[in-house]
Amino acid sequence: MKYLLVGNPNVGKSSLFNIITSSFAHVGNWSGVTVEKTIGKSGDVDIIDLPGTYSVCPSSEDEGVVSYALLNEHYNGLINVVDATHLKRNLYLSVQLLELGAPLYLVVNMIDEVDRSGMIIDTEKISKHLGCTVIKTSARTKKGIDELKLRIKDVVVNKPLKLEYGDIISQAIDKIKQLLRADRIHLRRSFLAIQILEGNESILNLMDLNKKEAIQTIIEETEQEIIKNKIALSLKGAIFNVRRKFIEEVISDCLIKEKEFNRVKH
Ligand code: GDP
Ligand code: K
Repeated sequence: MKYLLVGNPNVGKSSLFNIITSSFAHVGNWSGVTVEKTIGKSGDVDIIDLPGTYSVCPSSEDEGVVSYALLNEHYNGLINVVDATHLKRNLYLSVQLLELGAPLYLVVNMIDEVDRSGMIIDTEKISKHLGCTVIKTSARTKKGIDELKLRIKDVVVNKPLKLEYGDIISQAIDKIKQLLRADRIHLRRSFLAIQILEGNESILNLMDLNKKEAIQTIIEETEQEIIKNKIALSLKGAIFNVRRKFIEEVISDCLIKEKEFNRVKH
């Protein structure tokens, strides 16, 4: 069993990695970059630690490693660590990973901070909205660590997240999916299409040249439509807005003050 460990910087990813793995090894660098590749063992389960990143769509060398790993590593699932106190920012990466449709455990870390603040995160609801298993942890108090270790012994399949990006973007996704049809890339085509539309060069560069040109034309035309229809100032912005709105809805439904929670439950 093998997982990729992913999350934004400073969410407690290294802390959790150190707690749940009994041993780890540096196994060289990631292809083409000076970022060390580290694999840890939690029982029989292998965990590949990836550099902290805000997006699957890379804007730096470190972030490129995540895209690269998603495309090239063999893995059974993803462990996505988020900071419970910064869900709005952190879930952006989660949404992208959920669009990929790989089995994903959402680990809501720093839960001790949320507990202290008198807020409650309704993980059942998050799980329903996102369609994946959610585990609350604290690398500080060790809350949820045993559960996490136990859960990752099995892979739980989740449905890919399907956001409604509106007509213009949906049509572009369909067109790109058609072009990707005969491709050998094993990842979900709609994930690849949306990544390409938001400017993920590491995915676009996998396409052969004539396809790449056709895709670039679709990107340009879609962006013009987005601007003409005053949906956003750019294609990337339009995609960002849809995800952000979805995340805001999830959070407003799942993050509650303790008092209100008691009223709902009892
Ligand atoms: P990474 O960048 O995601 O690998 O994050 P680190 O593991 O380096 O943690 C970042 C900071 O958050 C460190 O100061 C940790 O001690 C702290 N931290 C990690 N997990 C928790 C947690 O569950 N609760 C609290 N309160 N702090 C944590
Ligand atoms: K760190």
